Amino acid sequence: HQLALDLRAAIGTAQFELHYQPQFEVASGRASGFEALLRWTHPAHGPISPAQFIPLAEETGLILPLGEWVLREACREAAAWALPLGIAVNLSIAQLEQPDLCGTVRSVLEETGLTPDRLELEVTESLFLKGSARSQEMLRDLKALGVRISMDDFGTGYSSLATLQAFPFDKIKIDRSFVGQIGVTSKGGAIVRAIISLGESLDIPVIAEGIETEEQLAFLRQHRCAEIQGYLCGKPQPIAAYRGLVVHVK
Ligand code: G
Ligand code: G
Ligand code: MN
Ligand code: NA
Repeated sequence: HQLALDLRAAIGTAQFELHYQPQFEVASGRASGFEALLRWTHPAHGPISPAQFIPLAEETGLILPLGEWVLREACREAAAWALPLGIAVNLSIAQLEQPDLCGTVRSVLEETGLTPDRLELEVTESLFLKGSARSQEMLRDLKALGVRISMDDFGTGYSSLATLQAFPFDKIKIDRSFVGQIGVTSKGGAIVRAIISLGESLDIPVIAEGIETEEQLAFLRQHRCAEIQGYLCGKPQPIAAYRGLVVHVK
């Protein structure tokens, strides 16, 4: 597969960059953090969607060096912000299956000077579908370092509720497919409401992803969703686009 070869050749080059998407507290309107999203510009084909190259990176094992680069780059960037905003980094299952992940995270935090409480690691439910006890153990070890763990794409997997009981997540991210249903039909917001109320019951803050309209925002505010992220409030962009929100100290 040529693209896999190109991906391998791209590791360690400037073909990768991180884009940052802001997250906001609904109640105060303040920025609470950013999610780091990996971008690849292929020298011949231009931008390749992560939906295409992340699975390829996972199949080839390249996600390990790539994921470590993302982690280091995101922490280095966030450590230079004047405000102690959170930084969320997506983790693939293969990374969680690495016995030395905790050591990697610890040394990246030391190297960059980012305090652990500012780092949030996003994982998906598929992790728990595989029933990997080792991955769950890994998440506990990561939490013990003081970093936070979020459940990404919540509601799209098969064992959402069991998963929430199995592990003390620090945040639930409502998948954007549910947010997109708000106002579309009379029951369109029902799942979003149910997830917010689930979060309340379990005492886990909920963030809604993929907010694109004022109507969705009004609905989420009315139902007291804690945080939001989406094109309405800010697209994933190079951090320079958000300099006013972060104010670099370095
Ligand atoms: O930004 P969006 O199109 O950019 O991302 C598409 C998918 O790629 C999402 O599921 C997102 O979680 C995933 N993704 C983006 N960046 C990373 C990354 O650094 N690591 C991993 N594992 N997944 C990522
Ligand atoms: O799987 P994960 O939640 O990490 O992926 C985040 C993905 O969602 C990225 O591809 C990002 O570019 C995309 N995204 C972020 N905000 C919006 C939005 O408002 N609408 C849509 N359609 N996609 C969004
Ligand atoms: Mn994510
Ligand atoms: Na998501």
